[in-house]
Amino acid sequence: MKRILTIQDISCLGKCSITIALPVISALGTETVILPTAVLSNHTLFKSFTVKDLADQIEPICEKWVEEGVEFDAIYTGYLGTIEQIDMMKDLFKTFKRGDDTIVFVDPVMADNGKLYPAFDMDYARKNAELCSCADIIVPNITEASIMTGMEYKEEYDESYIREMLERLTKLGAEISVLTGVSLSEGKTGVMGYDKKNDEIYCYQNDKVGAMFHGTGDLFSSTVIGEIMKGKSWKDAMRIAADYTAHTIEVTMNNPKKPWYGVDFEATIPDLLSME
Ligand code: PXL
Repeated sequence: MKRILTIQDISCLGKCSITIALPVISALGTETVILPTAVLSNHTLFKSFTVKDLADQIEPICEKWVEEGVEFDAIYTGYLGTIEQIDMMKDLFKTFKRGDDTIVFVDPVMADNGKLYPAFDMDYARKNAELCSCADIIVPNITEASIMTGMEYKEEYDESYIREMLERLTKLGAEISVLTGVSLSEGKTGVMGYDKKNDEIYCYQNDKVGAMFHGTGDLFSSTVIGEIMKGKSWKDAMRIAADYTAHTIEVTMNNPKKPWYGVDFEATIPDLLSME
Protein backbone atom coordinates (compact mmCIF):
# COMPACT_ATOMS: atom_id res chain seq x y z
CA MET A 1 0.00 0.00 0.00
CA LYS A 2 1.24 3.50 -0.83
CA ARG A 3 1.89 5.86 2.04
CA ILE A 4 1.41 9.64 2.08
CA LEU A 5 2.53 12.14 4.66
CA THR A 6 0.21 15.13 4.84
CA ILE A 7 1.21 18.22 6.77
CA GLN A 8 -1.52 20.75 7.60
CA ASP A 9 -3.46 22.09 10.58
CA ILE A 10 -6.18 20.33 12.50
CA SER A 11 -9.20 22.61 12.54
CA CYS A 12 -11.28 20.68 15.05
CA LEU A 13 -14.50 22.13 13.64
CA GLY A 14 -14.76 23.29 10.07
CA LYS A 15 -14.21 20.45 7.57
CA CYS A 16 -10.89 21.47 6.05
CA SER A 17 -7.21 20.52 5.92
CA ILE A 18 -6.49 17.29 7.84
CA THR A 19 -10.14 16.53 8.61
CA ILE A 20 -10.67 16.29 4.83
CA ALA A 21 -7.30 14.88 3.72
CA LEU A 22 -7.28 11.96 6.15
CA PRO A 23 -10.70 10.48 5.29
CA VAL A 24 -10.51 11.19 1.55
CA ILE A 25 -7.00 9.86 0.90
CA SER A 26 -7.58 6.88 3.20
CA ALA A 27 -10.82 6.04 1.38
CA LEU A 28 -8.90 6.10 -1.90
CA GLY A 29 -6.71 3.34 -0.50
CA THR A 30 -3.52 5.07 0.61
CA GLU A 31 -2.14 5.02 4.14
CA THR A 32 -2.28 8.61 5.36
CA VAL A 33 0.25 9.71 7.93
CA ILE A 34 -0.54 13.12 9.43
CA LEU A 35 1.73 15.81 10.80
CA PRO A 36 -0.44 18.52 12.40
CA THR A 37 1.09 22.00 12.23
CA ALA A 38 -1.38 23.55 14.66
CA VAL A 39 -4.64 22.80 16.44
CA LEU A 40 -7.40 25.35 15.95
CA SER A 41 -10.84 25.39 17.56
CA ASN A 42 -12.23 25.95 14.03
CA HIS A 43 -10.92 27.33 10.75
CA THR A 44 -10.08 31.01 10.43
CA LEU A 45 -13.17 32.01 8.50
CA PHE A 46 -15.28 31.72 11.67
CA LYS A 47 -15.59 35.02 13.54
CA SER A 48 -12.87 33.97 16.00
CA PHE A 49 -10.68 30.96 16.72
CA THR A 50 -8.11 29.55 19.14
CA VAL A 51 -4.79 28.30 17.83
CA LYS A 52 -1.99 26.27 19.36
CA ASP A 53 1.10 26.20 17.16
CA LEU A 54 2.75 22.76 17.05
CA ALA A 55 5.96 23.81 15.27
CA ASP A 56 8.09 22.54 18.17
CA GLN A 57 6.71 19.03 17.59
CA ILE A 58 7.70 18.78 13.94
CA GLU A 59 11.39 17.95 14.38
CA PRO A 60 11.02 15.42 17.22
CA ILE A 61 8.23 13.62 15.39
CA CYS A 62 10.31 13.44 12.20
CA GLU A 63 13.29 12.13 14.16
CA LYS A 64 11.17 9.21 15.40
CA TRP A 65 10.11 8.43 11.83
CA VAL A 66 13.73 8.53 10.67
CA GLU A 67 14.61 6.07 13.47
CA GLU A 68 11.80 3.83 12.24
CA GLY A 69 13.04 4.06 8.64
CA VAL A 70 9.60 5.09 7.42
CA GLU A 71 9.29 6.06 3.74
CA PHE A 72 6.67 8.10 1.93
CA ASP A 73 5.43 7.85 -1.65
CA ALA A 74 4.15 11.42 -1.45
CA ILE A 75 4.39 14.41 0.83
CA TYR A 76 1.40 16.75 0.65
CA THR A 77 1.48 20.13 2.37
CA GLY A 78 -1.57 22.36 2.80
CA TYR A 79 -2.32 25.16 5.26
CA LEU A 80 0.83 25.61 7.30
CA GLY A 81 0.54 28.72 9.43
CA THR A 82 3.89 30.39 10.02
CA ILE A 83 7.00 31.29 8.05
CA GLU A 84 9.00 29.17 10.49
CA GLN A 85 6.93 26.14 9.54
CA ILE A 86 7.40 26.75 5.83
CA ASP A 87 11.16 26.78 6.41
CA MET A 88 10.85 23.52 8.32
CA MET A 89 9.10 21.93 5.34
CA LYS A 90 12.14 22.47 3.16
CA ASP A 91 14.26 20.42 5.61
CA LEU A 92 11.53 17.82 5.90
CA PHE A 93 11.48 17.38 2.10
CA LYS A 94 15.24 16.85 2.15
CA THR A 95 14.89 14.22 4.85
CA PHE A 96 12.05 12.23 3.31
CA LYS A 97 12.13 12.79 -0.45
CA ARG A 98 13.55 9.70 -2.18
CA GLY A 99 14.16 11.25 -5.59
CA ASP A 100 11.41 10.48 -8.08
CA ASP A 101 9.94 7.85 -5.73
CA THR A 102 8.45 10.55 -3.50
CA ILE A 103 6.14 13.16 -5.03
CA VAL A 104 6.19 16.50 -3.26
CA PHE A 105 2.74 18.05 -3.67
CA VAL A 106 2.28 21.60 -2.39
CA ASP A 107 -1.04 23.36 -2.05
CA PRO A 108 0.06 26.87 -1.05
CA VAL A 109 -3.10 27.51 0.96
CA MET A 110 -3.19 31.18 1.97
CA ALA A 111 -5.85 33.09 0.04
CA ASP A 112 -9.09 33.02 -1.94
CA ASN A 113 -11.47 35.40 -3.69
CA GLY A 114 -8.74 38.00 -4.17
CA LYS A 115 -7.73 38.14 -0.49
CA LEU A 116 -5.19 36.57 1.86
CA TYR A 117 -6.74 34.55 4.70
CA PRO A 118 -6.87 36.49 8.00
CA ALA A 119 -3.76 34.85 9.50
CA PHE A 120 -1.38 35.75 6.62
CA ASP A 121 0.58 38.65 5.15
CA MET A 122 2.80 39.23 2.11
CA ASP A 123 5.93 37.87 3.85
CA TYR A 124 4.10 34.60 4.34
CA ALA A 125 3.05 34.68 0.68
CA ARG A 126 6.67 35.12 -0.49
CA LYS A 127 7.72 32.16 1.65
CA ASN A 128 4.94 30.08 0.16
CA ALA A 129 6.31 30.87 -3.31
CA GLU A 130 9.70 29.56 -2.12
CA LEU A 131 8.03 26.38 -0.90
CA CYS A 132 6.43 25.92 -4.31
CA SER A 133 9.89 25.96 -5.85
CA CYS A 134 10.72 22.78 -3.88
CA ALA A 135 7.64 20.90 -5.13
CA ASP A 136 6.97 18.47 -7.99
CA ILE A 137 3.31 19.52 -8.26
CA ILE A 138 1.66 22.73 -7.08
CA VAL A 139 -2.08 23.49 -7.03
CA PRO A 140 -2.72 27.17 -6.22
CA ASN A 141 -6.02 28.89 -6.89
CA ILE A 142 -5.99 32.07 -9.00
CA THR A 143 -5.74 34.34 -5.96
CA GLU A 144 -2.71 32.47 -4.59
CA ALA A 145 -1.10 32.34 -8.01
CA SER A 146 -1.62 36.06 -8.62
CA ILE A 147 0.06 36.85 -5.30
CA MET A 148 3.00 34.50 -5.96
CA THR A 149 3.56 35.60 -9.56
CA GLY A 150 2.95 39.32 -9.01
CA MET A 151 0.13 39.32 -11.56
CA GLU A 152 -2.98 41.39 -11.07
CA TYR A 153 -5.91 39.41 -9.58
CA LYS A 154 -8.81 39.41 -12.03
CA GLU A 155 -12.31 38.01 -11.70
CA GLU A 156 -12.84 38.28 -15.42
CA TYR A 157 -10.10 37.09 -17.70
CA ASP A 158 -9.42 35.09 -20.84
CA GLU A 159 -7.28 32.05 -21.56
CA SER A 160 -4.16 34.12 -22.26
CA TYR A 161 -4.24 35.45 -18.65
CA ILE A 162 -4.33 31.88 -17.32
CA ARG A 163 -1.59 30.73 -19.71
CA GLU A 164 0.66 33.55 -18.60
CA MET A 165 -0.04 32.71 -14.97
CA LEU A 166 0.88 29.07 -15.60
CA GLU A 167 4.05 30.14 -17.36
CA ARG A 168 5.07 32.32 -14.43
CA LEU A 169 4.13 29.62 -11.90
CA THR A 170 6.28 27.15 -13.82
CA LYS A 171 9.21 29.51 -13.41
CA LEU A 172 8.86 29.11 -9.63
CA GLY A 173 10.23 25.62 -10.25
CA ALA A 174 7.66 22.81 -9.93
CA GLU A 175 7.38 20.32 -12.78
CA ILE A 176 3.57 20.48 -12.86
CA SER A 177 1.55 23.59 -12.00
CA VAL A 178 -2.22 23.31 -11.74
CA LEU A 179 -4.48 26.35 -11.38
CA THR A 180 -7.85 25.79 -9.73
CA GLY A 181 -11.02 27.84 -10.02
CA VAL A 182 -10.41 28.60 -13.70
CA SER A 183 -13.57 29.71 -15.48
CA LEU A 184 -13.09 30.05 -19.23
CA SER A 185 -16.70 30.59 -20.26
CA GLU A 186 -20.02 31.60 -18.75
CA GLY A 187 -21.40 28.90 -16.43
CA LYS A 188 -18.20 26.80 -16.44
CA THR A 189 -15.36 26.36 -13.99
CA GLY A 190 -12.46 23.99 -13.64
CA VAL A 191 -8.73 23.60 -13.74
CA MET A 192 -5.87 24.23 -16.11
CA GLY A 193 -2.41 22.74 -15.67
CA TYR A 194 0.99 22.71 -17.32
CA ASP A 195 3.54 19.90 -17.33
CA LYS A 196 6.94 21.47 -17.95
CA LYS A 197 8.85 18.29 -18.77
CA ASN A 198 6.43 17.18 -21.46
CA ASP A 199 5.45 20.73 -22.48
CA GLU A 200 1.82 19.74 -22.10
CA ILE A 201 -1.19 21.90 -21.19
CA TYR A 202 -4.35 20.32 -19.85
CA CYS A 203 -7.64 22.10 -19.31
CA TYR A 204 -10.79 20.64 -17.84
CA GLN A 205 -14.04 22.52 -17.39
CA ASN A 206 -17.27 21.39 -15.78
CA ASP A 207 -20.55 23.14 -15.03
CA LYS A 208 -20.26 25.84 -12.41
CA VAL A 209 -22.47 25.18 -9.42
CA GLY A 210 -23.79 28.50 -8.19
CA ALA A 211 -22.24 28.54 -4.74
CA MET A 212 -18.84 28.81 -3.07
CA PHE A 213 -18.04 26.62 -0.11
CA HIS A 214 -15.12 26.56 2.23
CA GLY A 215 -12.79 23.53 2.16
CA THR A 216 -13.33 22.72 -1.51
CA GLY A 217 -9.67 23.48 -2.31
CA ASP A 218 -8.61 20.91 0.29
CA LEU A 219 -11.11 18.42 -1.12
CA PHE A 220 -9.74 18.94 -4.63
CA SER A 221 -6.09 18.60 -3.57
CA SER A 222 -6.68 15.53 -1.41
CA THR A 223 -8.49 13.86 -4.29
CA VAL A 224 -5.78 14.72 -6.83
CA ILE A 225 -2.97 13.26 -4.74
CA GLY A 226 -5.13 10.29 -3.67
CA GLU A 227 -5.86 9.48 -7.32
CA ILE A 228 -2.20 9.91 -8.32
CA MET A 229 -1.31 7.41 -5.59
CA LYS A 230 -3.84 5.01 -7.18
CA GLY A 231 -1.81 5.25 -10.39
CA LYS A 232 -3.81 7.86 -12.29
CA SER A 233 -1.98 10.42 -14.46
CA TRP A 234 -1.96 14.00 -13.14
CA LYS A 235 -4.47 14.93 -15.85
CA ASP A 236 -6.95 12.16 -15.00
CA ALA A 237 -6.47 12.90 -11.30
CA MET A 238 -7.30 16.58 -11.91
CA ARG A 239 -10.37 15.72 -13.96
CA ILE A 240 -11.71 13.29 -11.37
CA ALA A 241 -11.00 15.74 -8.54
CA ALA A 242 -12.76 18.58 -10.40
CA ASP A 243 -15.81 16.37 -11.06
CA TYR A 244 -15.85 15.10 -7.49
CA THR A 245 -15.58 18.59 -6.01
CA ALA A 246 -18.38 19.91 -8.24
CA HIS A 247 -20.56 16.90 -7.37
CA THR A 248 -19.96 17.43 -3.66
CA ILE A 249 -20.89 21.13 -3.88
CA GLU A 250 -24.10 20.17 -5.67
CA VAL A 251 -25.02 17.56 -3.05
CA THR A 252 -24.23 20.07 -0.28
CA MET A 253 -26.47 22.71 -1.87
CA ASN A 254 -29.33 20.24 -1.87
CA ASN A 255 -29.01 19.67 1.87
CA PRO A 256 -31.38 22.08 3.65
CA LYS A 257 -29.42 21.56 6.88
CA LYS A 258 -25.97 22.13 5.37
CA PRO A 259 -23.45 23.75 7.66
CA TRP A 260 -22.25 27.17 6.34
CA TYR A 261 -18.60 26.34 6.99
CA GLY A 262 -17.91 23.34 4.74
CA VAL A 263 -19.12 20.75 2.26
CA ASP A 264 -20.84 17.40 2.83
CA PHE A 265 -17.98 15.33 1.47
CA GLU A 266 -18.91 12.54 3.92
CA ALA A 267 -22.03 11.91 1.81
CA THR A 268 -20.11 11.73 -1.47
CA ILE A 269 -17.02 9.65 -0.64
CA PRO A 270 -18.80 6.47 -1.84
CA ASP A 271 -19.39 8.17 -5.23
CA LEU A 272 -15.71 9.13 -5.48
CA LEU A 273 -14.68 5.52 -5.19
CA SER A 274 -16.36 4.65 -8.49
CA MET A 275 -15.26 7.72 -10.43
CA GLU A 276 -12.96 6.98 -13.36
O1 PXL B 1 -9.24 25.34 3.77
C1 PXL B 1 -8.15 26.11 3.99
C2 PXL B 1 -7.90 26.36 5.45
C3 PXL B 1 -7.27 25.38 6.19
N1 PXL B 1 -7.02 25.55 7.51
C4 PXL B 1 -7.40 26.69 8.14
C5 PXL B 1 -8.05 27.70 7.46
C6 PXL B 1 -8.29 27.54 6.07
C7 PXL B 1 -8.93 28.61 5.33
O2 PXL B 1 -9.36 29.60 5.85
O3 PXL B 1 -8.44 28.79 8.12
C8 PXL B 1 -7.12 26.85 9.59
